[in-house]
Amino acid sequence: MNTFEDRTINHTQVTRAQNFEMNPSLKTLIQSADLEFLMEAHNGLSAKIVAETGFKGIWASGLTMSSSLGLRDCNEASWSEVLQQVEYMRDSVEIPILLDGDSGFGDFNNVRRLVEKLEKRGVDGICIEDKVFPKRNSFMKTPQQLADVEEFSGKLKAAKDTQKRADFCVVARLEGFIAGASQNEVLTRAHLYQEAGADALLVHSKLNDAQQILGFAEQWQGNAPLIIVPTTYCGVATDDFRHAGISVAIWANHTLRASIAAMQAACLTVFEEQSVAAIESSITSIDEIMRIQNCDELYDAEKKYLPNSN
Ligand code: SPV
Ligand code: MG
Repeated sequence: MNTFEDRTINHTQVTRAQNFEMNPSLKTLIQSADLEFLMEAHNGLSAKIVAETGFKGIWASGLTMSSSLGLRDCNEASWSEVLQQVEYMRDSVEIPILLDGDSGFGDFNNVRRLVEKLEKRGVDGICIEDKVFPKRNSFMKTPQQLADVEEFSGKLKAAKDTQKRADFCVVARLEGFIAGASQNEVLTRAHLYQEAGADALLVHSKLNDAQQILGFAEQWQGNAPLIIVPTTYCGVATDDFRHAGISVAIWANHTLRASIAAMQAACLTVFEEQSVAAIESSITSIDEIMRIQNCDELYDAEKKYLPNSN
């Protein structure tokens, strides 16, 4: 098995990956003929790590943003708190960001206001799900309540009518499988959401296999590209999604989960040993933190702007 150090990223390679080409827009990624990937981020730091690894886009996840605030993923964080988180991400990276907009934080009017704010902040798209407000995370054990189809379609139309930039994306997320609806109902909703103007459909499932997702993709006759979130069906081969014509796969929570595991292991060792010596070689160095913060840019600016700094 690789050690942590073996797997530590070579930053020269990473910087090259990031600068290799102009960042494609979110719309380009969604409409691309190839399977594309979005990686989860929940703050400025995780966004930077995702971007410099080479990912072409970010999923600003409701689950991980709320968790990083110490909150549950059932709209405990207000929409303006979410906006603030995504603003730190936007300031940190150039690659496109798709915001997990839950069920829209209210009715069509809340969606309009959110879309307006997101565009002003340079966020590239919003995903809204067909559940009632406040929503519950799809993996919570309490029952999931789907939104009325017409009311949800109205939210999608309102979002599309509000956007000013042609390439802003509105993704309609189908929670039917999560709520126990039939494939027919999910397909019917999917067609209505496409008619309402959705740029893509995110079809979610919490099964451990891809049966619902692949079955849906096979039956889907519409034009809207399909997006999936392989969290519970993580063992399915990525090529199976390619062959099914899926446009985007979202790795929705993996930077946060990786960091929680690393923080728990480090805290436990330090707690038990009453010393930080044992973890020093396996944790991120202070120099690396400063590299990620781009302190070099500040040192150059100091030379330019501070008196007597040379
Ligand atoms: C999220 O990442 O917040 C999502 C995906 O919405 S899920 O947690 O699977 O609902
Ligand atoms: Mg979410």
